[in-house]
Amino acid sequence: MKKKSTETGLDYTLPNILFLIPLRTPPVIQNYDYRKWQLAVALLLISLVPMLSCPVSTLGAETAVATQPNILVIVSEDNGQELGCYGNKHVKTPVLNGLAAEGVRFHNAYVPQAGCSQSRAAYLTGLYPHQNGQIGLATWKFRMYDEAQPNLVRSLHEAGYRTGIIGKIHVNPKTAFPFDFKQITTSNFARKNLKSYAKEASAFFTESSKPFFLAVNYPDAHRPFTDQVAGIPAKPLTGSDVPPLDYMGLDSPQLRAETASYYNCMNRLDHLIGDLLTQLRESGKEKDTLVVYFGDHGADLLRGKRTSYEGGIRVPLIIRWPGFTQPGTVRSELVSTLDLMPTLLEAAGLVVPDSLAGRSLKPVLKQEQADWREYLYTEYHLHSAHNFFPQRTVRDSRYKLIQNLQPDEINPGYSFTIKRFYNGLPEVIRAASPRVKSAYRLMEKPPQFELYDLIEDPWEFENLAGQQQHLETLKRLSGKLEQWRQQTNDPLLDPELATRLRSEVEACFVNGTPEKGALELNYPNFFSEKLRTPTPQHAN
Ligand SMILES: [Ca+2]
Repeated sequence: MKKKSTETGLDYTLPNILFLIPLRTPPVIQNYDYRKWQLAVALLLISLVPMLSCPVSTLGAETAVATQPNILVIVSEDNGQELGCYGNKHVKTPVLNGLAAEGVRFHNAYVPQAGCSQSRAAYLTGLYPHQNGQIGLATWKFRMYDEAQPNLVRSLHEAGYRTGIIGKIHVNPKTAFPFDFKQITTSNFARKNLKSYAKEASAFFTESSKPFFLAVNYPDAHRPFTDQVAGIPAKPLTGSDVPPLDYMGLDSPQLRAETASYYNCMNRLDHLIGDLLTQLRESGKEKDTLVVYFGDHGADLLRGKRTSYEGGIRVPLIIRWPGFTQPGTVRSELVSTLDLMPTLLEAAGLVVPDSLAGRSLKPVLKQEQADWREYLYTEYHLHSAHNFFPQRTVRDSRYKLIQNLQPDEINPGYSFTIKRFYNGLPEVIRAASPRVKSAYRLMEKPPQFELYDLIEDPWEFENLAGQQQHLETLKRLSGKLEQWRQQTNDPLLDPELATRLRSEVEACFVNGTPEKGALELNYPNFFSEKLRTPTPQHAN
């Protein structure tokens, strides 16, 4: 009696179909055995399933909204919008496609910085990295300014939620986040015991007698790319199956192979999220659980991770909130993972602190004509001590401006990334078209401003900043950027603070190589002094 859609990942089992049928006996058949009637309708519905062009969800608008819903946040590593539901024809992600079909998919979703710790701290605190202090990797000692500042986990915990995390936290200090339940606390890039993520979650779902918040952080698709683990995917793609990612702008057998391996990681991620969502359903708590899925930043593939390009900061974001979201909704508003904390606090019926940088997504999720933001901001500082090159960005519905705070200097992140590939890559870049070649040159030694038309040039190959006809756009966006930096107390507006931070990072270099042991960071102290000056926070 089981029929599963391979397109949507939805499960049309008899118990789920029965849920769709009205509980009250229709008056006209009161003399009949109601159970028989219910079964007959169920069989009819099942027979109709293959004819339906839209997915049938058990979580449609007829489901009541839970007053304090459970919250499940699923975070993947190092992947952009390379999913089937975002239009990628090569990657296989049936589960996430199904989740999008049951909820809301955000076309223009961003993280505030394209790094693991920076992105996670931002969604957990609702603040930009320059506001919370997690501007670099936790594994390189970078940390939040103040453990006591509000965060999502503590707010939910104090409101009576049971809080859990499966996978790494990757934010300093970990003690800022009161988790009642922690399992698989490492990054697990070796991909060991992948089935245990869903098993641990199952135990958590079952044990939770009050509303829960669970974050599940998967290791895919972080490097090292691994084509197959424990037989997943069953048939890995190879370089002969796929073209390179569009934003690379390059083609070689090695880049095709890297892209295929990345897609294999995405397929495995999708498979594991499928196991997790099955456990949620089998726990009986699916209808009371708001599910969020996002990628922590773009792929580690040339013009992605550790950059402010679209390949780095633009991510998949899907939200399924039973009884609240309409199945199959796609939204194009400019949204940020900074919006998650206010959204989730509001969903839990809690007060949203005024200090947060983002806004609740509720009106967008509800498809109301909201007065939504016109400008969205992101930033970059560094990843490890290897690649300090601060940037600030703003985009509107069409144009994007990147401001490089150390203009006309060599960006150390360029060679750091290029060296992660194969020896012959610089030769491939030299042989590329003038347009692509100039984009790589500009990435290596950026000017003060880079301006891109995201409609005409979605992967940012042509810098319009020097062109007369775009002067007004540049002025408008740079003005917005300045205003936002002032409003959010950007410490790097102060040249002395910027120099002090740079000096701290560069002081750990020994014979040209950064040494983690030699890194001493005092920026949380001198940056937070700057932040003590109260200013309005709602910059967007
Ligand atoms: Ca990551």
